[in-house]
Amino acid sequence: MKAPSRKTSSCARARLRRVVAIAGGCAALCGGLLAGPLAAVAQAAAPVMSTYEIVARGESAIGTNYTWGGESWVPNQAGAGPDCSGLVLKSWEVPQTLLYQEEDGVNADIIPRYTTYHFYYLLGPWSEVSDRSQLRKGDILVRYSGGSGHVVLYDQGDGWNNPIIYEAPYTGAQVRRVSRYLDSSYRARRRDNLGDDSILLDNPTAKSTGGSDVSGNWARSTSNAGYYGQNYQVQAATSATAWARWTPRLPATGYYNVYLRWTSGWNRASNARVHINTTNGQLVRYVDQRSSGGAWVKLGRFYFGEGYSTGSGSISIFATGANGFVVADAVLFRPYPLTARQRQPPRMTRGPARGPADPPRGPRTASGAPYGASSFSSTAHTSPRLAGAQKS
Ligand SMILES: [Ca+2]
Repeated sequence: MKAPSRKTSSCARARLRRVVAIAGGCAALCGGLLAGPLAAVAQAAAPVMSTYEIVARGESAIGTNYTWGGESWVPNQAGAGPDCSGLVLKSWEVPQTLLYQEEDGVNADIIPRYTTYHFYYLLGPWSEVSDRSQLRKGDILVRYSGGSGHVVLYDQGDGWNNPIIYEAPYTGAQVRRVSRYLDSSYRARRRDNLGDDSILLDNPTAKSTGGSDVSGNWARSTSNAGYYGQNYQVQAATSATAWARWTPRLPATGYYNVYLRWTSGWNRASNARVHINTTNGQLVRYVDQRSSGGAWVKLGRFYFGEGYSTGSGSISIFATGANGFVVADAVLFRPYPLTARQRQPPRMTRGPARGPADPPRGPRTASGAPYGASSFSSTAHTSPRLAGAQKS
């Protein structure tokens, strides 16, 4: 696809980095420069992620506006979004602190942020996929030549024949999920430290609103042991709206066993409300987070629709009306194999149990996928949500 000239500059950061460092450049890049000398940045391994979590992150950026230098967005909400490399680095959860130190030694003015240059030349916690026929969900396809490049996030389909990808295409366009041809200049890369193909979404993928949290986010914490991944998020009980929701892109319509995880403690809610949004309506469960921390607690087996739908395939947990802190740590969807006859949708003889209103599902995008309102910032590189975080 022929892109406007601005697109070329958007992903050609390696070429521009010295200029930006001198002239000030965009806010995102300057923010990185001011974050501290790279010499002080420790090299660390990328956290373990599931391929579904990567795709869920990319999914949450759909409809946001391509923003040069952007690397964060409010999930499922129109507004400023990432540029092409920003979409990938955030979906991959590879923040600036993972930039290799030797890069700093070679390029003293390097912008502490991964770009197409880094993705293409394997300068980060990822490796080459030699054959595009071996692409796996969550891989990327990247090109880079003459200081210009582009990178997309692969979801599914024939890697050589119009695969389905996520991309922030160019200035004036929005992040999209699209099937399109990518010429042979695109090379495949795979992030390190991928988990298995479980449909597992960690808390950074949850879209949340915090009722009493002034920043609008559930605070990240590692205070209590037993969490999955790098941390969990926690919200004090409140009478205001406070929920977190996980929405995977499910591979097929059918039954899934659903498991929820949290960290337990005496100050947790014993009545944390959970909504299970299925093709047959919304079911309500309550979980006791004062016990069973650090385990995958089964919520039950539910019938969900294929694809990405907050209405027919999502899990929400509420701090609203709880009697203690509510933790959003991780959720796991495990397909339940059935015979073809058993795969027929269940017929409800009674109306589904319905609790209080679920989070707004929001308008549908042009692609038809529904998105709910949210104020959870999926920022991995800054940590405003930690400000004032309470030990909980
Ligand atoms: Ca977690």
